[in-house]
Amino acid sequence: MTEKKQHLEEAKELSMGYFLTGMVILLIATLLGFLKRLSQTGIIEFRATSWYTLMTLHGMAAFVGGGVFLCMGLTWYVLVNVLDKPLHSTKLVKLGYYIFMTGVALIVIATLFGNYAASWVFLHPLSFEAAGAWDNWAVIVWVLGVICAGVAILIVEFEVLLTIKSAGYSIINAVGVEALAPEPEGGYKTPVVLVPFAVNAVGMIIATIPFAGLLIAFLLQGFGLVSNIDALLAKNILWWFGHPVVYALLFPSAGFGYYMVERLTGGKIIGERLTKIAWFVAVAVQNIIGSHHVYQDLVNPLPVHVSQQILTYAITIPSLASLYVIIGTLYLRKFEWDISAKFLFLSILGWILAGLSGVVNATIFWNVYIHNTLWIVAHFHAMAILNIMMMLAAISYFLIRDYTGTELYNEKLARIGMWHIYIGVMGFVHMWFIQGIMGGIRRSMTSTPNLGLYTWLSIPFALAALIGFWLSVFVILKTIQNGKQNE
Ligand code: HEM
Ligand SMILES: [Cu+2]
Repeated sequence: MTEKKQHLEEAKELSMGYFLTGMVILLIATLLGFLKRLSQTGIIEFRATSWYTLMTLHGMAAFVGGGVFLCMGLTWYVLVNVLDKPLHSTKLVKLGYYIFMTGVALIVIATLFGNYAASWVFLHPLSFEAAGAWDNWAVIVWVLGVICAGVAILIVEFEVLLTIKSAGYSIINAVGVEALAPEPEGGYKTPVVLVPFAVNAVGMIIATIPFAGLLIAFLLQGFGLVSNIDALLAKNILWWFGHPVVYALLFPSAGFGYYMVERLTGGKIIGERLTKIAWFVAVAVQNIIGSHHVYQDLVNPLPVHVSQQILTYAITIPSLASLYVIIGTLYLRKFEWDISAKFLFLSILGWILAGLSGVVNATIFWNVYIHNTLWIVAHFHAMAILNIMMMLAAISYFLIRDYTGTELYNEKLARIGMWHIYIGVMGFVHMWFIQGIMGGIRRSMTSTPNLGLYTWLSIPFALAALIGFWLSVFVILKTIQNGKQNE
C-alpha cells in the first residue's frame, strides 16, 4: 500500500468509528424527540419527571452526542483528504473517542437512572433545586459526564490544529489572517476548506477553559464544599461556552460545504479572500456573544446587552459569506446534481431560514417576545437539522462512495429519505414557529392552552422526518455493507 493510501485508510477507519457511533446516538435521540412531541398531544403519557429527563437526554444526545460527534468523525477524513498528509496523532483521535464515550455513558446514567432533568444547559441553580426529583449524586455524575465531553472536545480540537500544523500550514493563516493582505500571485497558501475547522478549534479551546472552571465549581457544590455560586455569573459563563459549542457543528458543516463544492465543481470556490476575512471576524467574536442568551436577565449591565446585539449581528458575516460563495460557485460552474448536491442545496436553504430566525432572537426588541417560547426551539432545530444535518447527510453520501469505492445502494431510496426529512422537519419546525409567535412556552410537557392544534399538526411531519432519517441511515449502512463485500 502506498504511503498516501495508508494514511487515508487510517483516517477512514477512525472516521467510520466516530460516524457510526454518532449516527446510532442520533437515531435514538430523534426517537426520543418524537415521543416527547407525541406526548404533548396527550396520545401517550409520561410522568413529569420522565418527560424532563428525556428532554435533557434528547438535547444533550442529539446536539453533542450525535451532532458534535458526527462532525468530528467526518472532519478526520476531510482533513486528511485536503491536506494529503496523515493525522498528527491517531492515538489522540482514539483517546478523544473513548473519553467522549465515557461522557455519553455518564450522561445516560445521570438521566435514565438518576432522573437528572435540568435540561441540556442545566442553568444554575436548577441542578441543586431539584425538589426531590433527583439526588445530588445524579448532578455529580452529569457534571462528570459533561467534563468528559469537554475534555474530548479539547483533545479533538488540539488534534485538528496540530494536524494542520504538522502538514506544514500556519495556524495563524488557517484562521484567515493571510487574507488581510491581497491575494499573491499563485493564490493563498492555505486551502480555504481548512479555515472553518481551524476557527472552530481555536474557539472551542478558548471557550472550554472558563467552562471547565464552572464545572469544577458545580462539582464542589455537589460535594457540599461550596454553597453559593453566583447564578448570573454562572449563566454568563455557561453561555460563553454554550454559544460557540453550536459552532462545533456549524463551522465544520460549512467546511464540508466548501469541500463538496470544490470537488463537485472541480475548482476552487469563488471569493476566497472575502471568505477568509469573514472567518477571521469569527475568531474572537464567537467567544464573546454568549450573553445574548441572557438578554432577559435584566440585571446584566446595559453595555453588555447592547454590545451583544451588535456583536451577534457581526457573527452572521461568515454565514453570509459562505452562502454567497457556495451559491455563487454552484451558479457559475457545471456540476452533477447527485444526491449530495441536492442535500447541499437544501442545506443552504435551511441555513437561510435558521439564520434569519436567529437575527430575530439576537434583536433585543424581538427577543422580548420570543424568549423561552417555542420560537427558539424552532430556530435551533432549523439550524440543527435543516442546515447542519442536511449538510452532514450531503457529505456522508459524498464520502461514503470514497469510503467504499461503490455507488450508493439505492439513489431513489436516498432521495425519498431526503424529501421525508426536509418536508417533515420544515413542517414541524413551522408549527413551533407559529406556536412561539403566539406565546407557546418551551420546555413544557403539555402544550400551551389553545395552541394544542399545532402540536397535533406537527405529528405527521415529525413522523415523516423520522422515517426519512431511518431510510437515509439504511441506505448508508447498505452501501457500506456492499463496499465491504466488494473488498
Ligand atoms: C425528529 C427529530 C426531532 C424531534 C421530533 C425533536 C423534538 C424535540 C422536542 C419535542 C423538544 C422539546 C421542546 C420543548 O417543548 O421545549 C426538543 C428539544 C431539543 N432538541 Fe430536538 N427534536 C429532534 C431532533 C433534534 C436534533 C437533530 C437536535 C440537535 C442536533 C435536537 C436538539 C434539541 C435540543 C438541544 C433541545 C433542547 C433540550 C433542552 O431544552 O434541554 N433535536 N426536541
Ligand atoms: Cu447563542
